[in-house]
Amino acid sequence: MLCGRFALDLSRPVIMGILNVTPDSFSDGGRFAQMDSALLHAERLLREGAGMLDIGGESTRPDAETVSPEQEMERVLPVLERLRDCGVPLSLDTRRTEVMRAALQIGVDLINDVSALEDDGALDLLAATDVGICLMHKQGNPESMQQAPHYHDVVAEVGAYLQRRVELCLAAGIRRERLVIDPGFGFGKTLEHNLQLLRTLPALETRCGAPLLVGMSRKSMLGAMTGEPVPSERLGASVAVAMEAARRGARIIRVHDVKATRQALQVLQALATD
Ligand code: 9MG
Repeated sequence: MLCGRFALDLSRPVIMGILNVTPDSFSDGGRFAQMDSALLHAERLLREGAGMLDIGGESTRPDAETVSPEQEMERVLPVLERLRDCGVPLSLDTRRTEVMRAALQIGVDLINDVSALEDDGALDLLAATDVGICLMHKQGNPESMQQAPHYHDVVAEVGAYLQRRVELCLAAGIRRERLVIDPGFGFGKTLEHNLQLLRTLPALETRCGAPLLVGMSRKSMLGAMTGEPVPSERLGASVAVAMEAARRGARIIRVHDVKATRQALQVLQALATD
């Protein structure tokens, strides 16, 4: 995959380490304390085997407060700048064109957009660059998306949406090698929708002609399956779904717990017969 300064080898799954720069993720001791905590956490993710980092300044959890673009930039841009030479591709998790534009000036390798470039100007902005792009499906908006998710056929609808977004990118002159797609687990989906999507991952990759990125780490779908209410206590469940996704062809796996995911992937790879 072509991804800014990097050509990523996706023949084996790459672990994308999550680096949330939101006040609830780290200490609330002010901007510098937040920056120090973010850098320390990034070092840990890299030490543990992250092949890329996903930096985000706006929580997209169902109940999260919205932040202004200015606040979002204030959180992520300094972190992006400090991590620029960390040796792995830097992904920015944002759905705002304005934030993407500012990040491109500093240097970013991939835009991870849970809105699949639906914000005005996002497609044209990225078409003029060489960064990788993650196109994710969601139904509704983070504030309300889990209230009543509804589909006639979730697999067909998510597939059709992502296929359309890929085609739009190609029509705008973006090379296919720059794209990854993501069914958006937990973004306007019930547990049953998520499970159907997980079971049919290989067909999604074939339909859209782009590699798959998945993110299920600590999500409430795992709480629903295990009865564990505390997200950080869902390690076993997070690793299990990550391995299932890898077995079904996911090429980039977005996780909080890099070390446990890496160990499990190593075992999966050692067991592979072909
Ligand atoms: C930002 N973010 C939160 N969950 C995500 C997921 O499942 N996929 C992607 N691409 N981004 C996510």
